Amino acid sequence: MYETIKYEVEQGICRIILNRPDVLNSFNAKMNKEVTDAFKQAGKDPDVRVIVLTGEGRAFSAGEDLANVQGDDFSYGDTLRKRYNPMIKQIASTEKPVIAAINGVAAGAGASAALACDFRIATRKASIIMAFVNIGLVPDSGAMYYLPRLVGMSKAIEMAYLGDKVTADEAHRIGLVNAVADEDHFEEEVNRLATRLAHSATKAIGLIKRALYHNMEVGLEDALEYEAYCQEIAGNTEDHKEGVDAFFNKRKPEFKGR
Ligand code: T3D
Repeated sequence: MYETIKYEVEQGICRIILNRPDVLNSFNAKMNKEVTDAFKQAGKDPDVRVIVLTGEGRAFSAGEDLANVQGDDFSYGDTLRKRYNPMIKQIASTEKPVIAAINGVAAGAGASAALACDFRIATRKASIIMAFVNIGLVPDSGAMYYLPRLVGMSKAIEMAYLGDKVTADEAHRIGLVNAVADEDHFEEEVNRLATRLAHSATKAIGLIKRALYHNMEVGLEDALEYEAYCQEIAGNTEDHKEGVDAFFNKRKPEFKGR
């Protein structure tokens, strides 16, 4: 059904695999659209409890397919507004946990897509490159929103101005990725986190995601009220009832994601 990505759902885990390995999974318009659609579909599917975004072959994604940016009628602003911004907004607004499994280089808007995910797990050979400046562009697709929030302004400036490769180990040290695994254990590490999240209280996690981003932008008064609003919703889920029952019966909760 998709041409530029693979979409697989198994045991609560949805895998969205960028699949243009010959050009390091760089984005064309079709891939932006398909990734956006795939996140929308996964967000609505009650069988999906966690989403893993990864790449086929040796790269996560090298950002925009640079073969497309040549020609006088190419508009960078329009490309972002029509293709990338909806994709990033869809990833960010999908109320399910999202893991970027960074299997290789993530450059330009490929790195931005990883930043918009909730967790980042990198294989040791992976790297993250704010490659934009190397071709005379500014970081886009949310990179200038997420990057300073994740690593602080000082490191964000260094990465954005210099466009240097940040190794997986360095990315882990500065808090840009949550974990690094050797290639042999990478899939296992990603599956371990995905499986754990797939058995967790999905509605609560969706609400936590929404509230964390909302509360980053508002004052204490609004933040407290938004927590109360979200807690009212979480408190009425089956998973909350199950969690309390499991607590008093000294057993492990069996969350259903509703
Ligand atoms: O409107 C807008 O603003 C547009 C949106 C822009 C957002 C952006 O993403 S701008 C940034 C675009 N990305 C880049 O500038 C990164 C370009 N790529 C690289 O710097 C390097 O390829 C990497 C550091 C990612 C990896 O280097 P390496 O040495 O491992 O691989 P390579 O040999 O450079 O690339 C392998 C092949 O992939 C090669 O093709 P070939 O020679 O084997 O036929 C290369 O041309 C191709 N490739 C890599 N990146 C892209 C690409 N083809 C098209 N677009 C790419 N971005």
